[in-house]
Amino acid sequence: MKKSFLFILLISLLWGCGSRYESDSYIQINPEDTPEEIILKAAHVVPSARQLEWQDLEFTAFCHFGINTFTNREWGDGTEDPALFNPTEFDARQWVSAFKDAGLKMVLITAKHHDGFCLWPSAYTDHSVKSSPWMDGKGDVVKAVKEACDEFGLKFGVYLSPWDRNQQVYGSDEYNTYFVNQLTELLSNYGVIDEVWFDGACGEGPNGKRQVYDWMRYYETIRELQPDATIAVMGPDVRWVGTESGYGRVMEWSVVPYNSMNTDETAENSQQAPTDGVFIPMGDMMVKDLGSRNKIRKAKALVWYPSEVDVSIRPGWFYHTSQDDQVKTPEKLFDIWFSSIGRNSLLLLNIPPDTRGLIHENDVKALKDLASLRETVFGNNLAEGASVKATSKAIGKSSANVLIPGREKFWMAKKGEDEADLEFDLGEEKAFDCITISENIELGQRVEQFSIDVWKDDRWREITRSTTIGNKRILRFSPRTAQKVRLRILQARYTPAISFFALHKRPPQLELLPAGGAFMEEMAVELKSDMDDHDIYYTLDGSEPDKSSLKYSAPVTISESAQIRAIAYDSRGASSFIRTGTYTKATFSITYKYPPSPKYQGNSQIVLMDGQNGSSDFSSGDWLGWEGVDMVTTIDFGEVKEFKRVTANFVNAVGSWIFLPRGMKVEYSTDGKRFKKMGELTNPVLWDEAPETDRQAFSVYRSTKAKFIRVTGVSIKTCPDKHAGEGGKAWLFCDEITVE
Ligand code: FUL
Repeated sequence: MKKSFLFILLISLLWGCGSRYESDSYIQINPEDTPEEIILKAAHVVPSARQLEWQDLEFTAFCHFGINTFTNREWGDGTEDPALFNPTEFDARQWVSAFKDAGLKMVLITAKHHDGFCLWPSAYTDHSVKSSPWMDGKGDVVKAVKEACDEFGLKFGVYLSPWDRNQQVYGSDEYNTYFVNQLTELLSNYGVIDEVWFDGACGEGPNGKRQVYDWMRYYETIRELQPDATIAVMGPDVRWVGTESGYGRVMEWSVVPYNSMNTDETAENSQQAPTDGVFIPMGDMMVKDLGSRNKIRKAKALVWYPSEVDVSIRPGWFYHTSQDDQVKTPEKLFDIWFSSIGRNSLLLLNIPPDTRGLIHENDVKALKDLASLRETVFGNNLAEGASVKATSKAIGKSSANVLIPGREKFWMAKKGEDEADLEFDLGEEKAFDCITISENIELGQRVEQFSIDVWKDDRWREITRSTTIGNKRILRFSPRTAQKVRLRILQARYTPAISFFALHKRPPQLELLPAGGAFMEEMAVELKSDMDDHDIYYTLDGSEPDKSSLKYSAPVTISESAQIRAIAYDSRGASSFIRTGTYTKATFSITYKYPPSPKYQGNSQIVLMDGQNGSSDFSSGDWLGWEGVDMVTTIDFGEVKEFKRVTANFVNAVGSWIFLPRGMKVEYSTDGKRFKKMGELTNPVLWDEAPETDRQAFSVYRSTKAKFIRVTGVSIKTCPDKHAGEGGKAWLFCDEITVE
């Protein structure tokens, strides 16, 4: 009895819910609920006011700044001398104005990272800015950033690491009090705090002990002092997407089973080590599906718990001079945009201030370029002015509302109709390659499957299909030209409510074919854009191409090593990203004991060593095929070379009678006549056990010096017993050979 009372108290404290499930951010599932009732309940879980406000921010800034900035580390150990903290040109206004220009809506500052150093003059420790020479110990980074945020109209939040490698009482109950005291300082002395961000790291402190965090006490403190602040990641309002790569889930449900909010599990699974921006596969938060019908069927309760994608603009979270030229390109950032904000998540982008206390010029430029890209693409809704028809509508929820940004006006199908279509007549044919759709999440997240169709040659043709929409879904596809477009909601948990629909055209997409590599005599490079009416320009001398460069009309033939740099422009003047391909004239030659089959002899003389691995399509021209014989390939380097590894890649596609080799032998020679063995291996995988259409690399290792290498792929020659081609000639396919 007491326990369940406490549970309800906890729920209402965290999610502030009332009693009617129709509009709560938390809904309990009863054991007697049918699957249909559970789905209906899920459709009625809605964001709390603070979650809704948070979600609307879309794009927020993280600033990792602290002692690590000056020690050039990612994780300090707490023994650092505070005197090291000494930014020379600290200017929070420079940060915040750059963020504002880039469209960022909130700044989260690392008030304290794992090293325990505080960016504000805490009364509870000397390990802070007050012991540093910066502003004679009178400075306060938290205050300066908050003031700049107020001035430029951005929201403000704090990251406070519970893990503290400096604090002597860490590992005892007293530490929880210390932590709450620090939280209280931050939440009482700086005006409105919009977010508190906790990570899951829990390591050892200076006395070798770990801390048992009193999360409930921390949450209570926040709710009491800043009731509107969201508590993120290690907290009840916002969920960590599960990766620090910048890429969220394709199917992203904001309504998830309450059981997946286990804080211990988050701590265990999240951010255990300094990240370099790679995907870290960890525990439950990583699974592809957190909230489909399948996942909610056995839930005890459902909660609105939206996802946040955190990623750094640089490889590290903190600033390192050595990473100045590794700032993510606008192209990469734009791709992240599509894969985070465009996948029903909020994007928290880390932009770390440097040792001057400024946002580095390279980061400012990347942010600016990203903003102008977004403006080019999303600033122009090609569906604007379209006439819109729906299969049905609820009273006052007209279909034309979806062209009005924001949630206030929206379209909803007739109550009880879970499948519905919205049809747009653009008035004339238009080219587009990208679509934005938003559900009115104030009513919950309902759409489970939808498709986009275009009207072409007197019928509807589906161009893309996906699952969730949520706050915002942005889909990309190859350009289509059409006058009529249709959104079909194929499955929903309850009557769908769509608040926004837009069509966009991205800048031209340009490709170099091949993208680079080696050739023997000459090579033709095709510059291919995704629309016929694009103008393409290129250079051959490494300089940046523009409209005054060579104009492309036919494949560029090169007979010497060259770098091709190309750019495409569309009729609006929007340009593609510059593509660069490096093509090297080979100094080696390749000969074969048995020539490859005329059907599969590759699209260049050195396809086997052109620096490009064969694609998954064995008939693409990247692969060489031998029928019923071994592959015996000799490479003449023209001079003696030193190497230690030779790798050959083969493909397995037994349905097409292509088998992996029985083994591989590599030999070397200095005169091309007498060969010695470098290494040999056998392939123990029987054909019927090998996975279909799989590429496999075989390598031999040994430090070697030679002018010639001979690689033999031992074919199985005849199709084995029980195979459809039993007794017939077997194929052996190879691409690529690499010598390192
Ligand atoms: C993690 C930390 O360990 C990293 O240093 C970084 O602050 C990241 C955002 O959270 O838990």
